Amino acid sequence: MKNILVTGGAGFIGSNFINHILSNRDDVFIVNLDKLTYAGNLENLADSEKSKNYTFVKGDITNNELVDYIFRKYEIKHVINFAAESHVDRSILGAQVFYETNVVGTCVLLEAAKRFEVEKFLQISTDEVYGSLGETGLFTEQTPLSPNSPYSSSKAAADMAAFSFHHTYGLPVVMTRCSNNYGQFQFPEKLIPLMIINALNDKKLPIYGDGLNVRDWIYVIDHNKAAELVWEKGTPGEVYNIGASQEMKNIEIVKLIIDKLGKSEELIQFVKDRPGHDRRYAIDSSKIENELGWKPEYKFEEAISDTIDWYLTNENWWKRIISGEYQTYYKTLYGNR
Ligand code: NAD
Ligand code: TDX
Repeated sequence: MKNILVTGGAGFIGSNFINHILSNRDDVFIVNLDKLTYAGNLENLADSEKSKNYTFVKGDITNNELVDYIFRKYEIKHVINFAAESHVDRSILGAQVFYETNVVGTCVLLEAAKRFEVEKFLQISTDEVYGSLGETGLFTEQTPLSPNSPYSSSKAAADMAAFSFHHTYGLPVVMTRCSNNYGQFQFPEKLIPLMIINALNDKKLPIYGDGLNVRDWIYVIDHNKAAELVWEKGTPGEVYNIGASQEMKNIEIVKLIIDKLGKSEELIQFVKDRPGHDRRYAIDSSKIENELGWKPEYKFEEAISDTIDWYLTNENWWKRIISGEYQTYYKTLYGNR
């Protein structure tokens, strides 16, 4: 049995990861440590909660005593760190919690992993640490770090801390840097679910700037299969970029959603740009493909269609979210834009 501490497992990617692992294998025991911030939702884990190989602990990764207790009690030998404040716009509204969770929290986990001599520590990072691309080129693992937002700078700091523990103490750290994910359970602050839900409610679709910023999209299951592979087969000290070579301009994504939902393009509203808005992300994932044999399995057209259908058939999931604190957030970010 492999005893893994998965952090942030009630969020979008973490919950999809836990559901994927527990429905495909029985050689792992997962302890999910999650603070249940606005982004954490135990409803995402309804299937996993039935598994005997799963337990949930509500708590903060910055809490040294709690983290120590979990490592001791569950004899943790693997860490997969998804927990983070993850939304760029929120980091622009207030950065401190990003450094607390993403930097200090990661350091608390690294210290415990060192003390308890874990076999593998997977740090889930992001392509945003590389900064922004021009019209051409791709991020490789050699691209220098050049983070632009408080969010990406906090992730880059965590990356540096993680590798310093590898270099200094020999902690077996591996790292993934993935492009933009989409799929079920994504919180409707991110582009795709926000646009789907606004369109369903005939609300304006706020596109930042000229709408020509480019993101490289990957289905969350493809990301998670890659993360599983890096956790088990990745070489300590190495970074693996993950992407599905699916570049899209934001305006194209929004038009696709409008089209699929049979709504009018009149809903589109160009609004004030995101401060410091990165222009283009695009990933070269040849390293993980050549060294670990991974490749994306899902076609964008089908997976985006399935994702839109999921939001259509799971109205109760997002209605519970948008009826709460979300309203205040929405007014703060978009009210005077
Ligand atoms: P999310 O915001 O949906 O989920 C984050 C989870 O972490 C939530 O369940 C939240 O409750 C939990 N959390 C936050 N602070 C915590 C704390 N202090 N202690 C314990 N738990 C805490 O994020 P996501 O989109 O699922 O992203 C997961 C990871 O993947 C993040 O590290 C993010 O940087 C990275 N990533 C995301 C994307 C993307 O497109 N969403 C792409 C590349 C990398
Ligand atoms: O209302 C919006 N209007 C808009 O034009 C929102 C929410 C976004 N956008 C634009 C900004 C970006 O160019 O859409 C693009 C995607 O925005 P987000 O969904 O906020 O993602 P991004 O900023 O690219 O960051 C994401 O990918 C990398 C995740 O949120 C990060 O956690 C991950 O690390």
